[in-house]
Amino acid sequence: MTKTYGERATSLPNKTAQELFTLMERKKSNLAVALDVTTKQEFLDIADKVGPYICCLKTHIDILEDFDQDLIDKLKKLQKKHDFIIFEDRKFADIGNTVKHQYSKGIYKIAEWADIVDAHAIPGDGIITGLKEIGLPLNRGLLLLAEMSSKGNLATGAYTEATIEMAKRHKDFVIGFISGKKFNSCEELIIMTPGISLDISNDDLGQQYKTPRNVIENGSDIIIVGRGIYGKGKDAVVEAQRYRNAGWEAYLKKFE
Ligand code: BMP
Repeated sequence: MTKTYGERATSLPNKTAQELFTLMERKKSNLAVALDVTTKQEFLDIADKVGPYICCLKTHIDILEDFDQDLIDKLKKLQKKHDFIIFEDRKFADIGNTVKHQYSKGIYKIAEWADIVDAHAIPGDGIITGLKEIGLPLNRGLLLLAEMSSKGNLATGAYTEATIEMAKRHKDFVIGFISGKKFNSCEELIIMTPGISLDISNDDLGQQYKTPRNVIENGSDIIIVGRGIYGKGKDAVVEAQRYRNAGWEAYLKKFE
């Protein structure tokens, strides 16, 4: 029988994962916004607008041209105001010792403010062990990229299978996957899916889009939407509401 987000929250070992599922139920939202803009002003402006409708704000902090600590302070204030999880889409991909530093040091100090980060499985278990040393004491969570949305990507077949096995060995810290579908052998893990649009099927740089309905029917838990919400000529509030409703209706359909 399909479990609700709220029911699943109680059975998860990781605190961030519990919090995420609890707030999804509370806010009735399975929408994450991928906030890929390059100035602080735009970033804070859109985050404030979409905040009421999202469960998660996904960042690429290194694309901001005027990044500073004030941005992080303001982001944390918006997180308190609107109640969402912060996911820095850093896609770590190096040996354990290096990712540990990338996660906690440098100018971004990601571990201090990001509830969730993600990593490629390509380096092997050491990448998880390294990130875990920093993240677990802070109750953070990690997603592994089991699949990608872009055309011609190599995260398929045996690579995807090996990534799933790796996640299963670290269930205290790995809370789920970036992928387009649920995997049978680990149904409790969270599936977050990028490459979502209600209007178009691709961009001109290899991105491929599916609808919220498509992916939630395949077992996705959270839809990640970027340009579909704040792209040229869009009203971010209107679009955030539209995607939030589409995502939530697709979720409710599973119980009919
Ligand atoms: P958009 O909806 O504007 O295409 O943005 C998608 C977002 O999801 C981007 O931030 C991108 O980095 C991320 N993403 C993706 O598109 N495909 C993947 O396989 C993994 C991602 O993290």
